[in-house]
Parts: sequence; C-alpha cells; structure tokens
Amino acid sequence: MLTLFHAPKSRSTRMIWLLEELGAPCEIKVVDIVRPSGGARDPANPHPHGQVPALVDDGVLITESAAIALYLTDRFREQPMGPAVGDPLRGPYLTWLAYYAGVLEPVIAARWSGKAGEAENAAYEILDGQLKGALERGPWLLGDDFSAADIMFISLLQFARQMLPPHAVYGDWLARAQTRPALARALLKDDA
Ligand SMILES: N[C@@H](CCC(=O)N[C@@H](CS)C(=O)NCC(=O)O)C(=O)O
Repeated sequence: MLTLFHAPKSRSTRMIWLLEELGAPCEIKVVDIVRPSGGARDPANPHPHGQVPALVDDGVLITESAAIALYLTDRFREQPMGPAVGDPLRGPYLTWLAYYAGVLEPVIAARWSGKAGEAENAAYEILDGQLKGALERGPWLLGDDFSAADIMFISLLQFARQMLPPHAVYGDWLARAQTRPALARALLKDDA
C-alpha cells in the first residue's frame, strides 16, 4: 500500500496528478509544512527535512520529487507515464527528470530570490533553449507521449508561468496539460 505525505498546493500536488495518470491507488496523508505564510514541521511526516512530497511503499520511504516520479512510473506500467528500461527514450526521460531537479529548480530558485548570478543566468538561457527545442519537436518533452517529465516541468508553469520566457510553446504546453482529466481529479483531491 502506498501512502503519499502531502500538503495542499505544494510540490506534492504534482504527485497526486501523476498517481491519477497512472491509476495507482494511494492513501493521501495531509501534513503541515513550513511555508512563508506560516506552518510548522509535522512530526507525522517521515521526510527527513520535514518536506513534501514523501512516499511510503510497504514501509519503504522515497523522497525527492524526481525519485518519486521515477519510482512510480517504473512500478505502475498499465498506463505508462515514462519509458521502460530498454526503450530508446529511457535515457532522455531520466535526463529530463534529473535536469528538472538538478538544473531547473536551483536556477529558478536563484532567479526567484533575486540572487541569480552570471552562472545561473547562463544556465537559464541554455535551459530555455533545451526546453523550447524539445517542445518545438513536441508535442511533449519526449515526443508523442505525455510523461512524468512533463508533469514535473509543468508544475512550475502552473505555479509561476512568468519564471520561463513568454514563448508560445510554453503557453501551449501548459494549456494542453491543463485539459487532462487526471489533473482535474488530482485538483479535487489536493485540498480534500
Ligand atoms: N527537492 C524537494 C523539495 C521539496 C520541497 O521543497 N517541498 C516544499 C513544499 S513545495 C516543502 O516541503 N517545504 C517545507 C520546508 O522546506 O520545510 C523535492 O523536489 O521533492
């Protein structure tokens, strides 16, 4: 049995979306987190940093959004949300997941806080080129199939569209994703 430790309107919302896409049964436990608006670390949350998302599968703890996304998309294969081992798109898939966590998040965080220096701004330009290029080939990051990699990046656009340049491809990508029934179901559970 899976348990997702979740806080409404946070980085764990995208994991509910992914679970809905996968049709994976999961108990959602809402926990408190520290936010700029308040809140406190929740002793019921097993995440070592008191953050969300955290996933527990039969007693095994998985943290970090990219790791959770990969774990879930490997574990639930009925409605695939990522290429399996052996698929030529597996490499690009892993690259996008790690790129989100290792490049996009720190670069966006630096720009958000107004602390971006030359290195972050240069990385931002390259990141923009990489994303834009993939979406121009599109329609999704991996081509024809929507995947958990799209969910990761789109969750940023849902939260702060302005953090990526105003290219039409980004707006179209976001608009296409927003029509997915699994997202509508996830949003109903987000704050439930
Ligand atoms: N690298 C983590 C970041 C998780 C994260 O920052 N979550 C925020 C919610 S959006 C949180 O729990 N903040 C509370 C805190 O940092 O104490 C991931 O991607 O899963």
